[in-house]
Amino acid sequence: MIRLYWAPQSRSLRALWVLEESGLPYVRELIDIRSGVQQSPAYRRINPMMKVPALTEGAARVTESGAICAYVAERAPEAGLAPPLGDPRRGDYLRWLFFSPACMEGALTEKFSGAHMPSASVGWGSFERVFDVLDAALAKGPWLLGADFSAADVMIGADLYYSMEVFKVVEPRPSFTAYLDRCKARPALQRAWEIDAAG
Ligand SMILES: N[C@@H](CCC(=O)N[C@@H](CS)C(=O)NCC(=O)O)C(=O)O
Repeated sequence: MIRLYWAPQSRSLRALWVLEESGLPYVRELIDIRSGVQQSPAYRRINPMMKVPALTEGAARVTESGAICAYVAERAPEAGLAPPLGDPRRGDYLRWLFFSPACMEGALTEKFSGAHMPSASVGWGSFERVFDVLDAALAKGPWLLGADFSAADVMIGADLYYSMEVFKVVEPRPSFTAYLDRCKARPALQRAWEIDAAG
């Protein structure tokens, strides 16, 4: 059985959302990160980074929300959350799955901190470049791969939701607003938010 270690109002939303999209059965274990329990020896054996989310299934242990999205997509091929091996859309799928932790998170951290990093040295180039590239990709729609929703939309959609609507560090653009509206209309995200709110 899949066991998800999670905390409300955190990057765990990505894991909750992808699991709800997958239709896989899973159990949740709440990790109260305000209490510091993520630093306990027991939890460090699950995620030595002392962060949520984390997922276990039998002997498998998956940490990092992007890896969790990829794992869940592969575990539930019938849910169609990833193009199959050999499908040319796999290039874009992997690109956007990695774009979130590799580019969006860095750009957002730079913005939050007010630090200015040299664009040739940092992997995300610049905040403006990241969101201009995303804008161009989302303008086509409805999803990052075109007609088909994928686990990459979970990563990018959750990032855009937090950065644009919760922390308001990203200015709304027509493509971002329309994309988030499509994400919000998904029953799986609505269920994930209900779980998140119930804590
Ligand atoms: N790269 C990790 C980041 C996870 C992360 O930063 N989780 C935060 C909550 S959003 C956390 O567990 N914070 C608790 C702590 O650092 O003590 C991922 O994407 O899963």
